[in-house]
Amino acid sequence: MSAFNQINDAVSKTVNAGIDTLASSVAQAQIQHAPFVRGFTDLCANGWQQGWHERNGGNLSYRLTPEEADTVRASLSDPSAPWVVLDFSEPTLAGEFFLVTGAGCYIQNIPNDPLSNIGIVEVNENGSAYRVVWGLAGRQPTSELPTHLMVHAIRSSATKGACRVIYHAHPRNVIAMTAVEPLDARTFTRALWKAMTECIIAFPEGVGVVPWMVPGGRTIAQASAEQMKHFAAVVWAQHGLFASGPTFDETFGLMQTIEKAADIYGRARMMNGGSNDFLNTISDEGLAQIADELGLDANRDFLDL
Ligand code: 2HA
Ligand code: ZN
Repeated sequence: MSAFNQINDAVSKTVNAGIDTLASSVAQAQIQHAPFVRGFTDLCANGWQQGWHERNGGNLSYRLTPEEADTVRASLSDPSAPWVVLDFSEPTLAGEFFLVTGAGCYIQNIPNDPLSNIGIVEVNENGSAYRVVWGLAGRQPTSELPTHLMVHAIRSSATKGACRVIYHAHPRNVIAMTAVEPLDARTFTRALWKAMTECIIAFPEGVGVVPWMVPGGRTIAQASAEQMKHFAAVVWAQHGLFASGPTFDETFGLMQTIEKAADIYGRARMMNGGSNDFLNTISDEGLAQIADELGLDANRDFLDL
């Protein structure tokens, strides 16, 4: 190769590398304008507005569709971020991409500064490790990542792949209810179903309950995943609520419906001198009638018929 050609070759390699880096930075920057990121940050804004996220309370994750994951994959300039080993493996999550909140981040800051507070992780081919492929600005993913991933695996198979969103928040009335009610799914579900007509429509399978446990670890993740084999939402005693669903709207709506029913239940008890022996409520027959007329697959084990 002549000296001229060598120089020409070196220059074009440098220019091409520069163009590749620039193209990938642009593609990386564009991810934050993708509709799924907007849906994620909108939910955060709404949850903050509801008062469910004091300090760094709560977290959110979204399982990308294959098309969304392709867009992210195409923008990766350096796909060599280190793999972080999980202390469990979920083979059904192999190769999936999740948009997640960052550890310690405040939900209220996410809508204005998504790049510093949320990020996308990729799960390896065994479902036993993850790596950050976008965002997070050096943060770790949420401390509740083990619960999010285990629950994604369970809900995804329980819903034949429809479930994409797992949302954890600290809504006050649900938490207050865990101070006074027996901590079982049947008791909680019945109290909520009977507090407000919409409830059996929003969560016909009922809600699960997990007793108080240390957050962030594998034990609470496994207990939650076990409950979420049957329920789209699970109450964490003295802590909060996990809700799941196919879309951001449905997941937020489920959280809001459960919290509103807990609020009504608590107010009714207070008006009733603390007792839950109410003058008026929805009968078990009434609940069954809603299920029949709307064709809901309601959990009949939770009805006394
Ligand atoms: O992300 O809510 O459960 C902070 C928490 C932990
Ligand atoms: Zn929490």
